[in-house]
This record gives sequence, C-alpha cells and structure tokens, in this order.
Amino acid sequence: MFPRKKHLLFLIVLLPFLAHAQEGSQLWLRYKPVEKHIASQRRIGLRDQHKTAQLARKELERYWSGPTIEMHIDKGAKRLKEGYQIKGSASGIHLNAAEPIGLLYGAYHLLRLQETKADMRNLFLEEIPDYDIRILNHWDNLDRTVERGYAGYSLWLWDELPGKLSPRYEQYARANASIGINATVLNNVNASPEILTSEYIVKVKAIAAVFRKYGIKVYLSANFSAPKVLDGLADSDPLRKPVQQWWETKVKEIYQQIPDFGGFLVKANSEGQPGPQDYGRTHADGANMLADALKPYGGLVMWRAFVYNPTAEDRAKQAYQEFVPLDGEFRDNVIIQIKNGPIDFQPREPVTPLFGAMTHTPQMIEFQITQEYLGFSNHLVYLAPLFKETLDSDTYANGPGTTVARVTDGSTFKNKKTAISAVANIGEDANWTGHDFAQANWYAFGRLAWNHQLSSEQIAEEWIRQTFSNDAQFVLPVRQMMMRSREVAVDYMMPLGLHHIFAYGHHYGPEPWGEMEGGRPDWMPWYYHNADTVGVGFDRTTAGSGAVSQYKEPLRSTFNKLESCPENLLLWFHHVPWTHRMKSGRTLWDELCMHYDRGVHEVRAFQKVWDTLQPYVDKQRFEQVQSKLKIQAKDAVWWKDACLLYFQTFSKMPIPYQVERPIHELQELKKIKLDMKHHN
Ligand code: GCW
Repeated sequence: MFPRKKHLLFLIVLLPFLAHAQEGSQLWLRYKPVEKHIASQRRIGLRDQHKTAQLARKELERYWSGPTIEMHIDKGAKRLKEGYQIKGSASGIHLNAAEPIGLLYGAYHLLRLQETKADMRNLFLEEIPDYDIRILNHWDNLDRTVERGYAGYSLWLWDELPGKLSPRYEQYARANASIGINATVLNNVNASPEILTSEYIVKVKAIAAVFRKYGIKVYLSANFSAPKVLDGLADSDPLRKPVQQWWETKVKEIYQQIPDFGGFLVKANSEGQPGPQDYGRTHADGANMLADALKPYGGLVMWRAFVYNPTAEDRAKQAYQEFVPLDGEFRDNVIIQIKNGPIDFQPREPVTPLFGAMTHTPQMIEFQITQEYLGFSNHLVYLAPLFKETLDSDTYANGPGTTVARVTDGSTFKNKKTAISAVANIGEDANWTGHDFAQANWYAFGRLAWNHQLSSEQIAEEWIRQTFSNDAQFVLPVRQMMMRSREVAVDYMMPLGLHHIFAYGHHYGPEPWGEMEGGRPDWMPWYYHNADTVGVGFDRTTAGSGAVSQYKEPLRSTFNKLESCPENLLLWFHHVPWTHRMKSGRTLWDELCMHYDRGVHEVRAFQKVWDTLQPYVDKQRFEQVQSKLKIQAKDAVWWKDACLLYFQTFSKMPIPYQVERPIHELQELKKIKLDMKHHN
C-alpha cells in the first residue's frame, strides 16, 4: 500500500526540517515560523531602512507570535551603546535602541523570552552590554585544521572564497548575534603570515561582508614576522622605519577592502612565535608599532600576555614579570589579552595575578571554550561556572570588590575600549561543536560577555529551554547535571589544585608520569605535581617559587598559608604531605582518592539522568549524547586509576576501601599512546 501522493509530498517537505532539527545544527535558534493568521493580527513597525534594523524586523515578522512591536532608533540615546530598551504589555511592545544592532539584539532577546516561555505581561528592561567588544578567537589554520578544535574542520572554506559563500557563514553570524557576540578572529594565533597577503585579504573581505549586517567585525591574528616572510624585508624589527612602513601599507590595504576591520590579535615571543624580543625590543615596542598603523582607522591591537620560557623561574610567574614593568607603556588602542589562569586553561586555576596588577593598561580576559584540557568534545563540561569563577574573583587591585569583571569592564580603570574573548569550539560538524552540550559553552560565553552578572544557572536554563525542551521534568535535572559537570571533571581529572598532568601533545587523558626525552621541563607533568614520598603539589609560597607574592593582600597571605589556602587550590600553591589532615579530617591521600571516586560516580549518575530523559529528546541527539556519556564514564575511570595508582607509588598508602577499586594495571596505562596527529 503506497502512501497517498499528498502524504508523500508532506514527508518530502517536512523531513528535512525534522532531520534538520534533530542533528543539533539549529543550536538554540529553533524558532518556528509564526502562523499567518497570528502574523496578520499584529504589526512589526519600523521606519529605519538600515540593513541590520530590517533584519531585526524580518526575524520578528517571521518568528514573533506575540503582540505588535514598534521598533525605534533614538540616536541620542548614546548611553545604550549597542544595547536596547524593551517596554510593553499584552497590548504592545516598544523596542528602542541607539543603533540598528541594538534592535537586532533586542529582537533576539524577545524571541528568547518567547522560546523560554518567559512571563512577558509586564516588560520593562534595559540592556547595555558590559563589554564593548565580545570576540571569539578561532584557532583555525589556513589548511582548515583547527588547533585544539574537536568539531571537525574549520568553517572557513578558503579555497572557495571569495567567490563562493558557504551558508554556514550567515548561520554562524546569526548564532553569534543572537547572543551578542560582535567580533571574531578568523585565524589561529599561531598565525600563518599568508592571511595578510592580498589574495587572503580579499577572501576575508567576503566573509566580513556576510557578517556586517549581524554587527560582527572581523579581526585577524597577525604573525609578527610577516614583513620579512611575505616581502623579504631584512627583518621585522618594530623600531625600524621600513618595517613600520610595511605595516602602515598593509593596514591601509586591509581597510581599503574592509573599512570596518577590527584589528590584530598577536601572539608574540610565545611558544616559538616571532616577536619584538627577537630584536631586543619589548612587547610595548611591538604592540605600539601595530597600534600606530591601525590608529588612523580606529583599529585595535589585542596583544597576548601568554608568554613563558623554559627558565628556572616558575612558569606561573613569567607573564606578570614580563608585563607589569610595561604598565602604561602601551598605546591606548592596545588591549592586553590575558588567560583566566596563570598557566594554561586548566580545569581549575587561581586567577592570574596580572589582572589588576596593571592599572594603566586595558586588559581583556581570554577564556577557552574549546575543551583542550577538559575532554575535547567527548566530555560534558558546562563552562559557565568556570567563567564566572574568574569574573567574580577579587583581585584587590583597587581594594576589595575589584573583581576581574570590574577590572576588565572599564568600571574600575575607565578604559576607553573594553573587550572579552574566548577560544571558539566551533567547526564544521553538523552540531557545530562536536558535543551537543558544548553548544552551551559558546552560548554561555556570549551571554556573559553581554552581562557578566548573569548566573550560570540562568544561562543553562535559557539554553536548555531553547535547545531542547521547556518541560520542567527535563529542564531541572539537565540544569543540575550541567551545573555539577565542571566540578565533576575537576574531580576525576585534577582535584585539589593538581594541574597539567595530562598526556603530552594532544592533552587527552591522564599521564602524570609523562616524560618526553629532551622535552621542556615546563611541559612535563612532574614539573607541576612534584610528587615524592613526602607529598605532592607545587610550592608557590614565599618559601617556594614565591608566585603568591604576585597577588595583592589578602590573597597573598591567604594562598601562602597552608591552613588558609582554599583546598581546591591546595596543590597549586603548596607541596603537601600525603598525611596532611584536610578540613574533612581525612588525610590528603584519602581526600584525593575520594575526589577521583566521586568524579567517576557522578559521571555515571549523568548517564542515568540522561537515560531517564529519553522521552523528551529527539532520537538522534539523545543517542549522540548517550554515547558521549559512555566515553566520559570510561575516561573518568581511566583518569582515576591512572592518577591514584601512579601517586600511590609515592604515598605508599592504601586506597580507602570504600573507594571503587582500580580496574587497570598502571604498567598497561603507561603504554597508552593515543595517535591524534591533527589535534597537535
Ligand atoms: O593552550 C595552549 C595550547 C596551544 C595554544 C597556546 C596558546 C594556539 O596548547 O595549542 O596555541 O596555548 O594559547 O597560544
């Protein structure tokens, strides 16, 4: 019995939409077109003809099922910046902004309220973004591999550009605009100079043109030795006229093609990248040369403080030592980009002492959304709590309350331009981020970049409701799972302040015993855990490396004393005896075992939670997440057994008998060498 002709037609039309919705490709933007009869009963009023304003109107025209909306631009309302005001009731809504992009952000805010079934009876809200520049950093190479990327190859199809524009460029721009992200760096900070050739500038121009109506500016990572490598100059010394002129000419060419180009992100004299120090110059000399070239066009230099060298000095101290002496020497269109922690995006780090130490230089946070040290796209780890932990960390830069958020959002040091950044987790996988739940981390970064006072819970709930379901039976357990997931990952990977004990190179899985012949000590796990028969941990107190002295009081004294140091950072700042009594009364060794064991059991609990929610999720995404949780559960046991069996060779203490027994042999674990060439 063949299906009737009209059923066949119905299926052909509907199927792609259904399949489309199931693979996660729509992210949090699963709006349904509003029915004709509803649309005909309301008006989306707008006079302004600007493309971005018209785009806002079109989004509302297509998806808004509420009352009439009058949209208005008031150029005088400068204090709104890119923000907006929404006032209204069941009879009608007024959406006002100072700029067209504010209307677009306001439109997505209204659609978010609609999709999350928020109470819209009495709307009076005003949103002004906390940061002027809210920027993603793509560590995408021109060969389309993505450094530390786990969602497939890079979105940017360089070979087809500028002639062919992938539809994903606009989908990417729309997703970012819906969460207020207004800038992006297209290429890896380990930058190929080639991106600055005329051929690539024309390609970048084509992408920038797609992004423009969504309010997104394009930046590029610039390789400091481009003058020499691209055009054969004798050197790239920032104090030499020919080099300065090369950059002035190059910048002029870029702005001829891309009038609203954002500027350069620069990784210099770090991990082998070229930079001004190659010529005996300072970071300020290098950054200021680029800043001067960009100044006439309003361009910015985002100069990275991720610098460290294999010296006898504690790696955690080196960025501070290099940059604090330069405070105040940078041009006003230079912003120093600083990772949230002193080492490198670990599951937990103390706040970088640099934040707040430089009171005359604008600083921007660099978070990592891609999970280089948090299980790639295999582990469910919701990062908003990590981002908030940094944002809310008090630096005491200007007395108590000078949190990292306040130091970087301009409210403490009145910076002219403020910015916040994160390394993207986006690739060409159908669901954009590899793991369906990794989408929440892209979303969370955008929402916190817009408003750093939002709570991790609220952001999780918004994302769950738009991406999966508004049913409380689904929302609550999933929100709880997401809210626990970062601590769970810390527990089964590196609890109590342990850090950098993962596998060499690709960084996936445990290797606390790691040793690379001739490798740099500061790339070796033992450099960080210093396990011996007495105890474990890195002594960064005044009696040790002295890194604590880079913090303002009372942080310095708090971290310096074993009894006052927060236990979740204990082994970051102290070398602690295995028999040390923790606050729980357990020895350090028992406490360590308890954390690893708890991590394993909580991942298993995630599996159970997710399985009970099968009725609420489309089949494909349910099974995708279920499979990832199996990997995560296996990996948690791998981490627990590797670390406990390895550290036990030093502690020589029994694993507490209530802890699940190891199922691996340490010798076998030491033989594991994952082949992940394209992840290096
Ligand atoms: O996190 C580390 C990564 C490198 C990265 C570097 C950086 C882009 O292992 O892959 O290089 O830091 O932040 O520059």
